[in-house]
Amino acid sequence: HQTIHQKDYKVPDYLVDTVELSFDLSPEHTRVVSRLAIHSNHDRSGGVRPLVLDGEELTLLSLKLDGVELEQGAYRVDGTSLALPDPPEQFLLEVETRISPKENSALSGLYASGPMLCTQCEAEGFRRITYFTDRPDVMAVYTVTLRADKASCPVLLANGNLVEKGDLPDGRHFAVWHDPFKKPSYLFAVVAGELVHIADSFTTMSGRQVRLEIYVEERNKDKCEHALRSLMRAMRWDEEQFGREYDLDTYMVVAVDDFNMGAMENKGLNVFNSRYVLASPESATDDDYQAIEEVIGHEYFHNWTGNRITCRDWFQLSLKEGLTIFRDQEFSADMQSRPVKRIADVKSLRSAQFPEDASPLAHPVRPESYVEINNFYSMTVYHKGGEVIRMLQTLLGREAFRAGMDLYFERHDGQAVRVDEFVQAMADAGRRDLSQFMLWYDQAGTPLLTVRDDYRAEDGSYTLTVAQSCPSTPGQPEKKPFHIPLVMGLLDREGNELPLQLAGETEPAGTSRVLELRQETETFTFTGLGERPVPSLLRNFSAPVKLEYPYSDEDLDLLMTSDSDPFVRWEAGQVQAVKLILGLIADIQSGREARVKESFIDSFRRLLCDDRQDRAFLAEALTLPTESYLAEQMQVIDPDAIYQARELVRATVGERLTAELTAAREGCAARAPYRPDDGLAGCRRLKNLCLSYLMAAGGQEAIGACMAQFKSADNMTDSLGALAPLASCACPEREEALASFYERWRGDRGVIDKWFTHQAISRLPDTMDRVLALLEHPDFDLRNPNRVRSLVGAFSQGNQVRFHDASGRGYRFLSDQILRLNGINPQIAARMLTPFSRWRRFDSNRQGLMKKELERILAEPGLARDVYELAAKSL
Ligand code: DPP
Ligand code: ZN
Repeated sequence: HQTIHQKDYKVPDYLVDTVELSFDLSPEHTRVVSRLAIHSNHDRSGGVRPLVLDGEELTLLSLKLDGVELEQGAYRVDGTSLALPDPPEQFLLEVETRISPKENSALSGLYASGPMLCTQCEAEGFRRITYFTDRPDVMAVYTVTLRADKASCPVLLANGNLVEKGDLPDGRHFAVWHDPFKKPSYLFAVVAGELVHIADSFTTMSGRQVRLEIYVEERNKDKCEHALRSLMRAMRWDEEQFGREYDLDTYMVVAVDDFNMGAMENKGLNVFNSRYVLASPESATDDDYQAIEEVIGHEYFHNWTGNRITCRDWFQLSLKEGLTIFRDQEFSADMQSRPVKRIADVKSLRSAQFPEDASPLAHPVRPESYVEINNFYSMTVYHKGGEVIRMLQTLLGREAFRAGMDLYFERHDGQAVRVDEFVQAMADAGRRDLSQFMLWYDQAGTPLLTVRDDYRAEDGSYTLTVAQSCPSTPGQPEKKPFHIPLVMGLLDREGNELPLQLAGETEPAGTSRVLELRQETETFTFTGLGERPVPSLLRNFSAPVKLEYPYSDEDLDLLMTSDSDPFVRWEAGQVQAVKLILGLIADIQSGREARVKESFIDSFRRLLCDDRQDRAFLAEALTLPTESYLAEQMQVIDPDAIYQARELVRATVGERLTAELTAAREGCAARAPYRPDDGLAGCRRLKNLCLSYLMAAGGQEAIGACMAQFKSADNMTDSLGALAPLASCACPEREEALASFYERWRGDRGVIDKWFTHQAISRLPDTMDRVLALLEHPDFDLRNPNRVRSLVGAFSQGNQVRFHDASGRGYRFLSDQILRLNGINPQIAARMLTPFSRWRRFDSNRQGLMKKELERILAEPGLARDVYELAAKSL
């Protein structure tokens, strides 16, 4: 398998101006005729270069150049390309191919899902539809004709505007679509099938009417309203926040059950994993509602950050993804509680991106090389990439950042560009030198900030010394210092925010400041301080770094109750919980008695009874760090001790605070029927968290409360809030609840995914057996990515203690599934490898067992590129 390097980029030898595609659609055999107007893009005086088109899994039927059929011998064709050795300066190429959507289990290119045919072309799926220069810097105007059987395929959709439709002989019909915007092939889309839609219209800021349509299978027609409303909110938000208006007459979203990713931003025709479209109060949780709003927003925002301005090459993926993640995070923050959203984003970064950045798969936000680009749709490119954009906003300030965005759109609309162009626009608008900042794109690894301080009573000065370092990552043994915004404040012992005046300044400026770190070590001296302050550091998580400062318990208490920054308040509690649990882990490992400190229970009680706090925030503050986050804090991960220690804390909280938890739970009880937007999601979260603590303590009363809630719930959030703790409870009620949940929801794929997941993440010791049995369940289907994620993914990535069973059974299970998936869907197979990439972090027994499975995977003949790359790099 060949490695592609960023430094080898060359401009395309040929460009395509227009693409005319015509499809005779059928699941078994689809005939595709492509007419490409091509012109040469290289200096031909030094010799004419061949035209090489990408193509995979295609049957070539005929090939014409300027209307003349080419003889065999006038071109070369193999399993990945079609080449013309000596084409003219400008010409029309007509290629006829045949494909088989039904056979396409990789779900890349044109494939069948339920009653429809649909496409996924990012990153390199278009080459599985027809021969093409399948790279994002070849942008063309597309016209698409679709023909299909009218009865089985009444709806025919493609990008852009519908220009013509009508009937054909033999019960067939056709539609012609034209997309006036030049686009790269990865944004091409076609959907055809038996679908219904709901519609509305949106009036843009300049007064244009846009028709909005959501297409689903008939049975899902009443589950689209939330997606449609979310889309309208996203459109308005992008106008208000970024001055960006939609540019076509229609915007279509199609929900598809079989989908590798979350969703795809194809121009004017988004294709979505149905889990990010479909919602009803009975079947979707509050989290589902939020995720739908966020993903709908994300794909919509791509229309400007991704589609109007796209990537020159796939190394620049974060140009569109990091930026669009940042935009969707901001959108969601504006639609809900900003602090809670920020905390959720930080948690997901720390639990998934930090470990990736510390693993053999660590790569920069702009990778230097890849074997299979699909493997780089990663937490790093997306979410660390989003943090990088956020840091730019912090460094420049909101106003200059917005000016930088405007400048970027103004300069590069219609182009395929690099990250450099984006950062240059920011540098120009903000009049800043961002050359050192670019290291965030090119150096991998999570930086560590070590902060020390010194207070001098003699002159009231306080000095912060900040040292930065970054661990080695593959190919990058040494790192240069990053340009890091460290947002901070200082508190006095009563918790008041102190005015901040740096030595040399004539007066204090504010109580929260951005310190800019550029050197390995920086010092900042504040003046005018009557007592030693408590530093509030990394407010709002101003940079994707780890931070060490020797806080005392009193400092943390003070920050937790008094800091003006909600992230710091939450983080202070997490630091305390991590300290406590790591101590308990050490006790367990050395056979000492493990006991939860009284002071911890006290501060938990205080929080629980604090009426002033927002419920959603409180729920976050009362949630213990996850087992996987705790694992990250250990030299050698001990999954059993982590689980035991964390459970001990949960059970102790449940026992000692039974009355408080019960009262808090009752205080959050619903007083009206559920509405997803009733603003009470935080209440439900807190209520269900309290229930889970009560269940951790055990006892029939808690089980009874769980069953009562399970039976009376009028919404999925409360139903799962009860089912989740029951699934980890060794009691007869568990089977009763799981069975009745299945009976109630069989036939609803999204909900049955949840049913699989909750069994897969059950902490009961028999979970491995349960998962093996579920593999044989009639509803399990290895060809459906959501189902694979709901069982195989949930068990291996969401159940640390059971997956990492010292016997190695979990590992064998996972490699078995990866090898089965390898032949079905390489992208999904590769996604499932993640847990193995962390093998070095465990004890030698587990290391050996995981390594053996990786070696077994690598020894498999016919290993897909996707799987090969991750397995090889992991070893
Ligand atoms: N569909 C994926 C996303 O929106 C890839 N572009 O992030
Ligand atoms: Zn995206």
